[in-house]
Amino acid sequence: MADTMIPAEEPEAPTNRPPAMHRLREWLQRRYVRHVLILTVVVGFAMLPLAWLMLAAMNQTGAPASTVMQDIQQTIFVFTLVSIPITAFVFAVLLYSLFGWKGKGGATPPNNDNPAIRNNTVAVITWTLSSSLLAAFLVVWGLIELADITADSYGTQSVTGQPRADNALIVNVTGQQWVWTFEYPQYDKFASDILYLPKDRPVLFNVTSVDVIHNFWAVELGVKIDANPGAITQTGVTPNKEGVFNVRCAELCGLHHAYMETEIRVLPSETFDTVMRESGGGRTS
Ligand SMILES: [Cu+2]
Repeated sequence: MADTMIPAEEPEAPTNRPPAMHRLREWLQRRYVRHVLILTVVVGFAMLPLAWLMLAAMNQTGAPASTVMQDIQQTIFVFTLVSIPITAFVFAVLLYSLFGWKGKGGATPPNNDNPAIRNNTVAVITWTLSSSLLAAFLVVWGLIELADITADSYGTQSVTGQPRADNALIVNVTGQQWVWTFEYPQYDKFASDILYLPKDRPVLFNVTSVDVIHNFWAVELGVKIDANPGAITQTGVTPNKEGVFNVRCAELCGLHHAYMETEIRVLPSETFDTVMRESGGGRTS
């Protein structure tokens, strides 16, 4: 007789509890709360250099070599910074749980537990609001940067297959187990296993594979796109720094995947033309 059953009632909230702000103040006066908060600040400041370390590690090989990579590095930097307070708080609670209660444990659990935190309005509002704000910030920042990056890698116009930039250099990139080949259709189909690029000229990459799925990653240029057999994926970038950089395969593709890497040489445009000419490619467009 389910319809005659009396619905279970929520347990009544205790009526003798002090107001939320008062409880918050009392909570903040507890020793362990203060210790965890202090630990959060200390660990947080100790973690700050991480954000710069990440940039330094990326810059080891010459990044950023394009505005796309600048955008990516900025995003990594900011995301690292905003995640530090939360990481620090988690580590502070962890450290205090491990070491802060030393000697205070017993065989039996304490019998006067604190009230359940789900009834604590201040706590619920604080964590809902803070995590919502943080998530919203990451989404908005991510969308803005994504739009920037998409604009700078103008190359992808799937309808016509044509680059959106004037005077773009077209490079056909082919992955196969376990080498990269770069073909220059505007230079008599000159092909090379080193990626030569002119500085400050937009480049359109037509990327494909002849066997399994690879991923064309021009590390310091901030370019990364799948190389699929039987399909062409397009992306673009404008290198803005001369130097020697790295191409890697970023999709596990078999035994020698880890060795599927080669060099990018970003050259002044006259030098680039000379290299193309001397390698047998005359400019055809
Ligand atoms: Cu590969």
